[in-house]
Amino acid sequence: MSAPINRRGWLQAGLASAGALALGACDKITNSKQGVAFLQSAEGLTRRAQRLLVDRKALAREFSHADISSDFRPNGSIDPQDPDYLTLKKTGFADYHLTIDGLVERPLSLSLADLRAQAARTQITRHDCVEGWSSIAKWTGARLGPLIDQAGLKPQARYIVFHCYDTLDGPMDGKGRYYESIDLIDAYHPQTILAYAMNDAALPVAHGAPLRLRVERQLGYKQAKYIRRIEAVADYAHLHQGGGGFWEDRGYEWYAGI
Ligand SMILES: Nc1nc2c(c(=O)[nH]1)N[C@H]1C(S)=C(S)[C@@H](COP(=O)(O)O)O[C@H]1N2
Ligand SMILES: [Mo]
Repeated sequence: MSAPINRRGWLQAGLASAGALALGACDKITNSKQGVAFLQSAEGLTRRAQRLLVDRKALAREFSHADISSDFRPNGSIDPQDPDYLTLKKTGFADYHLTIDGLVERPLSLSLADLRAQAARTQITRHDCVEGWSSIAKWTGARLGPLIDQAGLKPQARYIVFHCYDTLDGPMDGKGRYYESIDLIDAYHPQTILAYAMNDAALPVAHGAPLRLRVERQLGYKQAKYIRRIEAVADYAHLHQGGGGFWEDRGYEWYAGI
């Protein structure tokens, strides 16, 4: 080893949260030429975090038509009464425009026709709610990655926030506007779409019309319905109660990976 004195401290710093690695395995890594190269290239990232990053780009399982649930349960807000939403709903969302702004070079305002003209993806996936139920549906929507590329993310942008139309009753602390946020790994994931169709029909109101997020590697509460605005931000601490989402502000995990 070129720096034997530092070895132990360096190892502890580098692997502090890699609880799954036995000490014997650490020694094996640092005693092999390949292992040293690996640890140096990791620059402080733990082996576990690296593995997670690789995994996060994997696709969620996709199902067949036969698997589609006949009774996909609507949950949370299912019929928003917010005035702006009711106005749009009255004309079948003909005047709907999605705003994409924040830390972008070219803010966008897109009608549903504009959204339907974007690079699309269709996928049959399983929705897992934290309350313990799952349902399978076919979703079609515009891929988020190409859309935010059209807007052009500024270098400081690290998260994508979804502002929704609906107001929901929190468990103890009263009403709040629904919102959610994801990082850029999920934003660019190929299965991350802004869905305007469910099971080959226009997205129903109960499931988030006219536009909802599908971010298939995460739990149900991340799947923001009734999206009105997408904002690129450096940090979400200044939004609402700082948790990065309606349920996160009420104690749920920000990263709800499945
Ligand atoms: N705008 C908004 N998005 C939302 C919610 C909500 O209440 N409002 N509920 C979340 C939760 S907890 C779940 S499980 C799913 C439910 O989606 P579904 O109604 O299509 O089943 O939407 C998520 N997205
Ligand atoms: Mo949920």
